[in-house]
Amino acid sequence: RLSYTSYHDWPVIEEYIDGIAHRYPDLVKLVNAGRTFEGRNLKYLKISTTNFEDASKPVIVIDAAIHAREWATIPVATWAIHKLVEDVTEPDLLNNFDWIIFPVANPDGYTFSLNTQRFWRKTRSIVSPNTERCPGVDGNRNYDFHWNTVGTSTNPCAENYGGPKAFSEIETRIVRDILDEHLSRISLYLTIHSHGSMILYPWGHDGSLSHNALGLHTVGIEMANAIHTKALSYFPRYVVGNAALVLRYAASGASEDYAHSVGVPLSYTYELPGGGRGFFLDPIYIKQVATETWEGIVAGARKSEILF
Ligand code: 0X9
Ligand code: ZN
Repeated sequence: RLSYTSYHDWPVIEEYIDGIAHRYPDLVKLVNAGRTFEGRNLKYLKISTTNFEDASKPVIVIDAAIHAREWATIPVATWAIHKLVEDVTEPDLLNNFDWIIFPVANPDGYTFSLNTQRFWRKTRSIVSPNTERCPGVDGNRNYDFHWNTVGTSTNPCAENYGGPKAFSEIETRIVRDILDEHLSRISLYLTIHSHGSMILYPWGHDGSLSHNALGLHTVGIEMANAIHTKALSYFPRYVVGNAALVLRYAASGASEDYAHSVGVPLSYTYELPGGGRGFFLDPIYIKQVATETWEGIVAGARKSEILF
């Protein structure tokens, strides 16, 4: 069991992921999808009451912590695993969907943020000899959707460096491949970030609306409302809207835009609450944020099934 009163380092989370797969072999399949630049295993879970490969149910894909300093996103992802596997109070979610949860998309960056530089955002890859001084790529500028056009940088030392090419990073290629493999039945994609209490949808590169804007907005509002039923009154209400408009900046190469561009009908960036301390959500709020966000995921999943 993982505690929800402090942040855990990558080995502890990895052990939890491995342990879940080991203890629930009929329900959970561990996928070892590759190795990071620093040699950590990139692991995600496939959760299915039937055979995932039957391809009979809609799939929900969730990733977290592509941005290293956004620590609170990890307990949100592991709590979702917990509620689907260890403490099933919404059996319809388990029975009616297959799930892919990638709880730490950037373990190298997360480890660097925990141990060395709290506000580290990027991966830790050295993409060419001349980036030795400035390692790392912004995973949320590295997707192949209007890559390297806006809100991104070609300077490897910048926080929002998009990489030498789209999908230069193994961390983003794994999500690309998940989307690609199950595309025809992915009903909902959520990428968990922090902070700002926002539910953001495409298109974030230019503020325009997609063909499915009404569906995106409607389900976004449903998710926010569901979160509010469990939220603390002194945390800000979630704002739902187009990523570029709500954030007041456009940025290309983000995963929620990419997922939508390849055909995922409902694709969102969650920006979790900051609890007044921004990226450093006080550990006393971890459980609160994990449980309230789960309500949003539940609502989004159920709505996605209706619209699917
Ligand atoms: O800028 C980002 O990558 C995300 N915000 S964060 O503070 N977590 O870095 C927002 C991404 C929004 N989506 C798009 N621009 N498409
Ligand atoms: Zn982020």
